[in-house]
Amino acid sequence: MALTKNKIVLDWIDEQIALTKPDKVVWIDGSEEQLEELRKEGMKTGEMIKLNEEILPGCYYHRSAPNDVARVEDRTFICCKKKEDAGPTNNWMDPDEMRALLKGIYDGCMKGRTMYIIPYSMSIVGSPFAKYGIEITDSIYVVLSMAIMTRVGTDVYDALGDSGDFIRGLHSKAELDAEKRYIVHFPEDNTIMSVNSGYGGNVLLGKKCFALRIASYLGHQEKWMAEHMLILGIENPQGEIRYLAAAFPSACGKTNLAMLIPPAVYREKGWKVWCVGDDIAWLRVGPDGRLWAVNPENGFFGVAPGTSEKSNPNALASTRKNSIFTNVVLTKDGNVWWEGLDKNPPKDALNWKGEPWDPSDGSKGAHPNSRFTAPAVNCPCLSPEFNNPKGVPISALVFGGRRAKTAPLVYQSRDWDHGVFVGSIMASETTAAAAGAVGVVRHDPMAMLPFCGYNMGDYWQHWLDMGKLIKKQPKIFNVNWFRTDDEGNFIWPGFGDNLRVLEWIMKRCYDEVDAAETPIGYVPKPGDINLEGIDVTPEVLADLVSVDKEIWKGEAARIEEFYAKFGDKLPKKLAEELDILKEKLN
Ligand code: GTP
Ligand code: SPV
Ligand code: MN
Repeated sequence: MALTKNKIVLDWIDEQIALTKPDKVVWIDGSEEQLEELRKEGMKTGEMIKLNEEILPGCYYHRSAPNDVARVEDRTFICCKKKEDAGPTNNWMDPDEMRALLKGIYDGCMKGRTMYIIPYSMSIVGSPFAKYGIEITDSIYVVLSMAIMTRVGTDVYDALGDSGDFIRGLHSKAELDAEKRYIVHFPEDNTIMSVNSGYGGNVLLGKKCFALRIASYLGHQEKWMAEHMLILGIENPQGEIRYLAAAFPSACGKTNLAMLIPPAVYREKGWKVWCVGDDIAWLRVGPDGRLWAVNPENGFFGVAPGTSEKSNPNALASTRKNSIFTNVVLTKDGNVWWEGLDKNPPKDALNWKGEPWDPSDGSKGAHPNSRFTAPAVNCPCLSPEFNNPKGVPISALVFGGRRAKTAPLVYQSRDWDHGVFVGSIMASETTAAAAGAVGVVRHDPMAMLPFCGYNMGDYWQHWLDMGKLIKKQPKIFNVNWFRTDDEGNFIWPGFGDNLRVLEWIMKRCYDEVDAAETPIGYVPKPGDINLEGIDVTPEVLADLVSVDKEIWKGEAARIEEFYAKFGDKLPKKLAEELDILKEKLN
C-alpha cells in the first residue's frame, strides 16, 4: 500500500511502474522488521550472504558483477538543456534524446522482479540543510545499503507534505550490461537515472549522484556548496575543538584522515580527533558569518583494502557490526579479509569473484575498490556534533591529492581567491575508485572532477562568489601525503602522523605560528612541524615542503592548457592568479 498521499510522488511512481513493469511493488518504511525481511529475501536470491554472527553480528557479504566494480565516469552524464552548462569536464547529451534512449533500456526491465520505493533524507529530516529523495530500485542490496548510508523512513513523506521538492531517482540493475550502463543526471528536473549497474557509487543515488552532482547544481542556485570533503574536529589539550573540511579525490585518504588516531606523543597530551564525515560536506554561511558544514550521509562507504588495526582502527571498528562488505575475500567461517588487513591471508577462502583463492599465486583476493558500508554510529570517534542540525563551524578548508612529486607536504594560500586557484589546479593520480587506468596524473579541481553537476568554470566562479558572502572566511590549504623518494617509497609516514600537519594548519588559522613564503604560497618554517616520535629528520621535512621552481614552471604550463578548455567560463580572477604564479616563478 502506498505510504504517501502526495500526488506528485504517486504520479511519478506510477510512471516508473508503467515504464519498468515490475511484478510487485514494495514501499520501504525504514523499519527494522521490514529490513530484516529483506535481508532474508536477499539471502534467498543470493544477493546477500550472512556473515558469522559471532564475529560480525548483523553483517552481510555482497558481490557485484566482475565488470561492475567501480564508478564509470565515461558513462556518467549531465543532461541539461544547453551543452555549455554541463561544461568541458562532463559528458553531455540533449535531455530529450537521453530520455528516449533510456526509455528503451528501462522498458520492462523489472518484469519478474520487485520494485522497492525508498524515501530518504540527506542530512537530518526537517533540518535546514536537509534535502529529500526517493529512490526506486530493483536491488535489495541498494535498499539495505541506502538504509545504512542515508536516513530512510516515512518521516520523509511527512516532511515533504504535498510538495514536489524531492530528487527523483530511478535505478535498475536491468541486465548489468556494461554497454548499456548509464548514470544520468537531469539537474534541471531534479532527476537521476541509473541503469545496468549494481556498484555502490553508481546505484546508491543519495551519494555521488544526489549529494554531489545534483546538490552542487542546487548549491550554485541557492548560494551554498556541496563538496567532496571529509569533516573533522581537532580537540587540543586545552579542550578547544576546531573543525576543518578537506577535499581529496577518490581513494586519496579522506576516510583515513577523518578517523585519524593521534600519534602517542599527541594522545598523551590530550589531543583527540572527532569524525563528522568522511566523504561529503554541505556548506552554508551561518548567521554569524562563518562557514558551517554538515555531513549529509549517515554511514561510510569506505575503501576496504589497506584498512587495518594499524592504519585506521576507527574505520575497522565501524565495520564490526550491522555492515555490508562488497567484493572482499569471504572466508570459510563467514569472515571477511582484504589486502592490508593483516599479514595472514586466509586459506580455503573465496576471492571477490567467488572463486577458490590461493593467496600464494600472487592474485589479489579482494578487489582494489572493494568497500564496506558501515553505520556512522559505529564509529568510536564519531563527533558529538554529528547529529547537530546546524553543523560545525569550519576554520580551514584543505585540498589534497596523490602526487609523487611537485606538491609539497603542505602549503597555505595567500587569501580566499588564491585558495580557490589552489583548489582549481589540483591534480592527482587516478585510483581504482573509477573504472580505467590507475596512477595517471590528471587535473581534478577541488576533487570534484567526476562530481560537479554543472560547468566547472561556473563552479569556480561560485567558489569566488561564496568567498564574498563568508565574512569570517576559513583559511585554505593544500596537502600531499604521497610524495615519494627515488625508489618510490612514501617519504611522509602519513595516517595518524598527518595530525602534525593539521596542527600547523590550525595554528595558522588562529595566527599562532609564522610561515615562509614561496611562489605557490606559505609553507612551514623549519621546526614548526612537530617531528617528536617519528624518524623524519628536519632535512627530510625541509625537502618535503620545498617548492622546485623548474617543476612548477612545467606545472603552470599544464594548468594553462587545462584552463584553456573553459574558454569564457574561466573566471578572470583565476587567469590573474595563474599570471601571478608565473611571475613569481621567474
Ligand atoms: P573515497 O571513498 O573513494 O572518496 O576515498 P577516500 O578519500 O575516503 O580514501 P581512503 O581514506 O579510503 O584512502 C584510500 C587509500 O589511501 C588507501 O589505500 C589508504 O591506505 C591510502 N592512504 C590514506 N591515507 C594515507 C596516508 O596518509 N599516507 C599514505 N601513504 N596512504 C594513505
Ligand atoms: C568515490 O569514488 O569517491 C567514493 C566511492 O566515495 S563511490 O560511492 O563509489 O563513488
Ligand atoms: Mn568519495
